[in-house]
Amino acid sequence: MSYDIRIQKELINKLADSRKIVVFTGSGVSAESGIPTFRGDDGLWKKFSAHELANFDSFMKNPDLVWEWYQYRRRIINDSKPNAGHRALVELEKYLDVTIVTQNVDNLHQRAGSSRVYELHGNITRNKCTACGKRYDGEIELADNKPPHCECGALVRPDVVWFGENLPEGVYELAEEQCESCDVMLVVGTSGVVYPAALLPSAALSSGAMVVDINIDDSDHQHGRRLFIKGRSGEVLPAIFDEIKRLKEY
Ligand code: BV8
Ligand code: ZN
Repeated sequence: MSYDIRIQKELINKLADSRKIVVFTGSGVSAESGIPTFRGDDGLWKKFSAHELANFDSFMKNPDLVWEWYQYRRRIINDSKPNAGHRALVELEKYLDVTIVTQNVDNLHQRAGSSRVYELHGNITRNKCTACGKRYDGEIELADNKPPHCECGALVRPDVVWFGENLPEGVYELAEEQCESCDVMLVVGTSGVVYPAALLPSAALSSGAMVVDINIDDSDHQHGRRLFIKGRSGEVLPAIFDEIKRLKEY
């Protein structure tokens, strides 16, 4: 079912006239690629809890368990592909200046072909040494359920940001600049509970941008001066692209 975006005239016209847009995404944008979200019914953390798995101390205490969880997720991601929502964001680059700021670590925006992606929480396809930081990206088999050791002897870990860890040097500030200088921010598929990422839509709003929540669930919609489009990102984003294409080409 394609989403009837024409009802969102205000948004479409604003997008068509925009100089720059930011698309701020969470795990909901990858749900239609078959990747479980974090807090949904199939939520990754339902079976496990975040503090048990997505933090450094747990990894050092139980490296095999945490590593195995990441290998399980990498296998799911490896078997999945970008969905119509990811692809629509790439297509939009033909007509608009699009910057993606993502909380996701699944690399799907990059695989879809988006040219400007800020990764706030790292990338699950990368690994690094816990001590010397040496990168180990390609050589690790998805089936290896034991974390490898670096040539310096220390454990290798996924190159993602765990709870209690700072975001990669400078990424948040760069992302914040993008959000403060855009005309429209699409907030797609996020429950807005993880900080400091969750502060970015307010940064856009207070800089005068139009902020639009696209979500299947309006309970995660931060009411107030934000528009809300209830729907699946894999339907709403292609509908937005079709409308912009129609406006720009005819
Ligand atoms: C930090 C990588 C400074 C790992 C992730 C106490 C001590 C220390 C810090 C804190 C603390 N208390 C609070 C904090 C801050 C903490 C935090 O925010 N905690 C929360 C839980 C309260 N943050 C941090 O620790 C951050 N660092 O603060 O550093 C610091 C340092 C030291 C000491 C103090 C401060 C680091 C946070 C990064 C955590 N790492 N990921 C991994 O992936 O394994 S976060 C993880 O959650 C993912 O990145 C994910 O993207 C992100 C956010 O979740 P969502 O994407 O929103 O997913 P969710 O399932 O929640 O929602 C999905 C949404 O999609 C729903 O709304 C659903 O309705 C919708 N949806 C579903 N399907 C669709 C859809 N919408 C549209 N279409 C669909 N088809
Ligand atoms: Zn090392």
